[in-house]
Amino acid sequence: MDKKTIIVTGGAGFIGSNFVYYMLDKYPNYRIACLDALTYAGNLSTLKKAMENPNFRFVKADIRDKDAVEQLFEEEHPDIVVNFAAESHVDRSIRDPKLFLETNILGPEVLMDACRKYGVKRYHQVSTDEVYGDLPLDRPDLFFTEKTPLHASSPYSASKASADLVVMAYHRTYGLPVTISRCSNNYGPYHFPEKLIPLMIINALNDKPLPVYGDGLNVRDWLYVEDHCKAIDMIIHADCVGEVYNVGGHNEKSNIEIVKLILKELGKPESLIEFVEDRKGHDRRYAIDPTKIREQLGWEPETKFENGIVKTIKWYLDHKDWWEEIISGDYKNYYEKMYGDK
Ligand code: NAD
Ligand code: TDX
Repeated sequence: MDKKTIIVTGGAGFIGSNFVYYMLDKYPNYRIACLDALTYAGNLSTLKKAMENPNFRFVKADIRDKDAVEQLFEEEHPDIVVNFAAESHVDRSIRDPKLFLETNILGPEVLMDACRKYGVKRYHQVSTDEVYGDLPLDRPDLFFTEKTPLHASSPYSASKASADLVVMAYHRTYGLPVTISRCSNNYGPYHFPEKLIPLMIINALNDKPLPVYGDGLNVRDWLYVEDHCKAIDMIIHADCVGEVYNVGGHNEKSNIEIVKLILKELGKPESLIEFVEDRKGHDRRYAIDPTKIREQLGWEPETKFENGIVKTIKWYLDHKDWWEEIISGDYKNYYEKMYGDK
């Protein structure tokens, strides 16, 4: 494979960091420059191993900061930009919508303006299945396709849907070479412990209550994070400018099923489950139809949920240091330790 330089934004977060490791491993001659603002969700210690690789560089900056973004483009001359950077937690968006609109809509605008200025050959926007809204529980025959109208429910999903519209507008208006992926719920290593699966694993390990929203019957379509990374890798290397791809592995589970499975794996009692007030505007069911990416690009998920969830639980058992630092807040000092005197 020809040498390429990729700017990965949001690479200190959950999926972005998995993508950094996936790409460094698969393409030893690629250069990966990660730009991340290190918000509460960004953790530089996650990228500790990547820092040892001479083909990797980390820059602390905000995707909304035009000068910082342009400086990085000037220095790196990227071939491809993959934008993971976003505020990603639905519950936080219900409390503070403005931050979500600013980061998730204006951030991509700054990145795409830089792509235009520096003639970048591909801008890939990492979007989500939540842009389609939700599906009813009593219609298991219905799935999201790329033609499903955008119909977002939360400030988070509305901000992601807005970004998708702006991305497609930049393609149509300026001819910017863009692609978009809309993936279902990911799970795996480095998942921030505010999200369902890591939160439940950690609370169970600490014998703390497991807060299940509403009746626990909301359904999510779970995909192992590496399979998402593989899909993005295939899209950015394919001749498919202007295309949108749904990514998901037909793996629907209700929240209560997930929570019970985690308790069983950890040998903890179901009495830890606590039904709590429902999320406002809570989406009932997400379900992706991945036919397009399978037929056009040959993408197939590799990790079955039964194996992926066991692997993930084991990862949290083996990486207590990683999540204990998050819970104590210590991970915020990591940047200072690494770069404080530079
Ligand atoms: P995350 O919250 O774990 O990580 C987000 C990263 O972005 C963090 O490192 C954070 O520091 C960085 N960031 C936030 N605001 C920034 C800014 N203004 N400038 C620079 N960096 C900033 O999120 P995640 O779960 O890894 O999600 C990554 C992307 O994938 C998001 O765009 C999200 O919408 C999308 N997505 C997530 C899922 C999922 O299940 N987690 C599914 C589909 C799509
Ligand atoms: O404590 C909880 N209890 C609970 O019942 C939490 C944190 C969640 N839930 C429920 C809400 C959802 O139905 O579990 C389900 C999953 O919740 P989250 O982990 O917050 O994910 P979700 O809202 O589905 O959104 C995720 O998938 C799509 C990501 O956070 C998004 O960034 C992505 O776009």
